[in-house]
Amino acid sequence: MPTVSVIVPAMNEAQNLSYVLPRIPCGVHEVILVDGHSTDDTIATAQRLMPEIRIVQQQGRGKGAALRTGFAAASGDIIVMLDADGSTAPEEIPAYVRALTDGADFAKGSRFLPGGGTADMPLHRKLGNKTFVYLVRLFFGGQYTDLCYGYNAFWARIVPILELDRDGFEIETEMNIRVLRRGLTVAEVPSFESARDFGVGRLRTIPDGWRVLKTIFRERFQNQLGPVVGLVPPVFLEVGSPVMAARSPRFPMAFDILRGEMAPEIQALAEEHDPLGAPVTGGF
Ligand SMILES: Nc1nc2c(ncn2[C@@H]2O[C@H](COP(=O)(O)OP(=O)(O)OP(=O)(O)O)[C@@H](O)[C@H]2O)c(=O)[nH]1
Ligand SMILES: [Mg+2]
Repeated sequence: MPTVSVIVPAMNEAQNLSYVLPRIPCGVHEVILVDGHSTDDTIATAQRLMPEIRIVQQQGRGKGAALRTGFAAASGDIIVMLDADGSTAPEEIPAYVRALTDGADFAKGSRFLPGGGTADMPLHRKLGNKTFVYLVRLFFGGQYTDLCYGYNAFWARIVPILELDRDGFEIETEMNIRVLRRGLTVAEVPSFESARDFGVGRLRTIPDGWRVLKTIFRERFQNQLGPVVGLVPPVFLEVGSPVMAARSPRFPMAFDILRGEMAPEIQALAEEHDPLGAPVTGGF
């Protein structure tokens, strides 16, 4: 079985952690809370609720910077991103892991698939998100039904290939576009987003929406963002579909999931562009 690291970015979420950490399924390899220099009891509360939790201080500012710190610290085969405010349900973790072991490189949460939903999105944010979804479809292809959502999971070995560098909430957009640009296999997983339990969110619609828009255009029009692996459309998997049936013959397989080996062209790319110095070889 692959090992699972759960990355929890948290900034002043002490009140919410008791509704999140105890719900994480036992059997995960590690839970890493990436603290954003919280001024409340976030760290002490996390340690009380889960003595084995790993706490790391984020480098830089913003949720994107926190997640990148967490990805670099993770030691599991699979990385799951989980919010600390109670919006993303830990009970869904097995569905994400299943999508990955079924053959996806990247399991992307969607609130707009049958079975998904949201109680945390006012109409103007829904409209903005929808606009960005269509823009990404237009520029990069794919069939995404959601974009600005922070619940995703992926094989840790794709981290060096993604070459993430965004600092704020736009990191989710950067990730979702990079997996398309790199020709990786994506499965969308229906997901329900609850309202945060306590406190106020840090996302500000206009400035953060603007950063998302700039990220989409940067990905589309700047060519020095690292090579695009193949110009074939990405393969989408139905959750639960058999691995081999889902593989398109046109698709330059990133990983042979069954053998746990990396395709040579991706291996070379990963070695050439390995900003985190993370190991990229080895089986599951
Ligand atoms: N470490 C760290 N975590 C952050 C930072 N910004 C946000 N987070 C965490 O990232 C998760 C999502 O952030 P939220 O502020 O809830 O953003 P949101 O869910 O888009 O906004 P709401 O819908 O209003 O809750 C939460 O667990 C936050 O604590 C940051 O700068 N550093
Ligand atoms: Mg939230």
